[in-house]
Amino acid sequence: MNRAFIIGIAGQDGSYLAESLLEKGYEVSGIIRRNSIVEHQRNRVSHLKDVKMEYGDLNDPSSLDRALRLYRPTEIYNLGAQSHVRISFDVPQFTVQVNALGVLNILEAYRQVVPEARFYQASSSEMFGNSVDDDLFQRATTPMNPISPYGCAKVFGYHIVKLYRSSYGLHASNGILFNHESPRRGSNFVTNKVVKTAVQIKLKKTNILELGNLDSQRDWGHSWDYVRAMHLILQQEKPDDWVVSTGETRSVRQLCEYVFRRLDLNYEDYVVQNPKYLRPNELDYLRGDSSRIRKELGWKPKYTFESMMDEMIEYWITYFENNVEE
Ligand code: G4F
Repeated sequence: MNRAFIIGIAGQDGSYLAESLLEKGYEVSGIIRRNSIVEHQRNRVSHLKDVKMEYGDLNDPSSLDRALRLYRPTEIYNLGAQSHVRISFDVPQFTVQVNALGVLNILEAYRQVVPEARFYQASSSEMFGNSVDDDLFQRATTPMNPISPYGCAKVFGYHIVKLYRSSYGLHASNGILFNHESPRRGSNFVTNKVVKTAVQIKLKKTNILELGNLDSQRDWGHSWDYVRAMHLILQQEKPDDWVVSTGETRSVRQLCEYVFRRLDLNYEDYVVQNPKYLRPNELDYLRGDSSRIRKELGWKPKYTFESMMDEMIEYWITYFENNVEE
């Protein structure tokens, strides 16, 4: 019996991964963090009745140890993080404790309790900072020059996974994932913020969208496609590090243009810049070269940028039709 243990199971990726592994016949368990608003803890996974969840935290090694002894997973996915790059400038120590030392905590528990299991670490394109190869792509060999507390912590996580792999012979792999979105994305990330507010504008609930930098460029894929890559990575005989991306890049401005146009609106009539949303340091451009995972593992995204944004638009239209008070 395959048993998956997902740290960050209540997040966007964790919830899609849990769904996908249940469909494949896995037993799925995970940890959730305590939150003062109880509904916020499980709303992405409340429909998954077969998932077993314990309270736990990447910063509480005993909770990790206990959960691994209880569920004895064959695959461990570490998707837990303080995942917001701008907020990492506000809470840098917390971000480093979770995103860097938290990886070490789970690796230690894994090594002690279930060293025969396979381990996936959610590494990030934010690790590259503003490094880019001459052909304007980032890949696993591109130098990592992180420019946020989030990125610095993720670089530590990436390297400690490689170190534990080479030192202890663990089956531990990194997925270097570029931005990935969905209707389940938090609405303080730019894609879902733009879509949610544009739909509110269309429904005359508001008439302004305040953003930070409109010129930064991202390689945006769909979380549903990317969790399939995570699973594929752990099915390989040898552990390794893989880039997962669409290979396309668009600016925040182009994102706004597309979403507002789909709603028969002109983004220039509503979008304003608010310095509050600018970052102390900005990563200008991301475009990932995922040719290796496509060629060697046969991974291919199902969603296009357009079909992903259309799904998010549909989600918010339906949401506001059913939640009239917002
Ligand atoms: O949606 P974002 O906040 O994502 P960001 O910073 O690229 O980070 C995401 O992708 C990383 C992978 O590269 C992950 F590791 C990380 O966990 C997260 O999932 O911002 C995207 C871009 C940035 O350039 C930001 O400056 O949008 C720009 N932006 C402009 N106005 C804004 C806003 N971002 C946010 N969140 N809110 C704004 O109002």
